[in-house]
Amino acid sequence: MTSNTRLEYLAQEQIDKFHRDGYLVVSGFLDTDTVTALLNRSKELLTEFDINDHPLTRFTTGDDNHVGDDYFLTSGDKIRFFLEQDVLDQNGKLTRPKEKAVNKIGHALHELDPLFRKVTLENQHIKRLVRDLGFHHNPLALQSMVITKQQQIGGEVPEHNDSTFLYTDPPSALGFWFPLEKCTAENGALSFLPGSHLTAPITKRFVRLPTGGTGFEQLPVPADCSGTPPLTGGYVLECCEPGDLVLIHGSVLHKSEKNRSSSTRFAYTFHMIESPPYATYDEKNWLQPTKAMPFSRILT
Ligand SMILES: O=C(O)CCC(=O)C(=O)O
Repeated sequence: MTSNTRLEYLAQEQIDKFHRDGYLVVSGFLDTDTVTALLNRSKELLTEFDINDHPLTRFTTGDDNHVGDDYFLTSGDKIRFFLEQDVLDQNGKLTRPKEKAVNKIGHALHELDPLFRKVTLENQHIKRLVRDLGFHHNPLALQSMVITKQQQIGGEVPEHNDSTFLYTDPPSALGFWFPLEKCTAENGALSFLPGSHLTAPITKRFVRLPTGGTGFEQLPVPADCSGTPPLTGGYVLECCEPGDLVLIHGSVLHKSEKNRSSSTRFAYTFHMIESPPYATYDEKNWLQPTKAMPFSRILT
């Protein structure tokens, strides 16, 4: 990790808080017009996609049944639509309108959609923040998603850390998560276990299986995680406003509950990783860069 002395966007206290807690809420990062435009564009995408040629891939995250079909595995350079778990009847037909059946849209919004690209790869505030944080030497944009967290059915996201799913050696994932709607206890706001990035090692990684599909591979426990004092305190719920930014360290434990409210909880999120020679990203990872779409550098 590097450190800067002349800060361009963050205050030193925010940087210290990020390193202490493993996440940081930055209020009002996106202006209202940008949030409205991203929300409208997300809804347009949901209206435009054709369910008739869709394989009905649902987004499942369990240890034994994580999504891993071709539609998912080849989505790294596309804009694709992953359904909620409980939206098909026994005949495999959607039980609600497609716009209200999608769990998330991914994984190359930041490359392919001009509006999402502007907020991600062409955003001077992101570049300033990244330089201030000094988390990476030369960060690359890996993936992006709109998580729709549909009213009443928007699925729980169980406790996890992002470096398990977006693995580099050493782990280097960093999440940027923007609520596009108000996040509350009822609609599935994120909650975090502060400090867990210092105590909870990355013990497994999500991989493409040689036999097809996806699964988890166990990792050796890193030596620098032993002897760390145990955590005191529990999960902290972070209720956020549209346009806030939540920065998420790849090792911090976090989760969100099912959306039991009567309104959606849209959020836009993208992830960065470190580039070689500081970290390696190998062919076991589910998401693979292509010749036509290599991972873009953030600090060009
Ligand atoms: O949006 C959510 O509910 C979960 C997001 C999350 O856990 C992540 O982006 O790592």
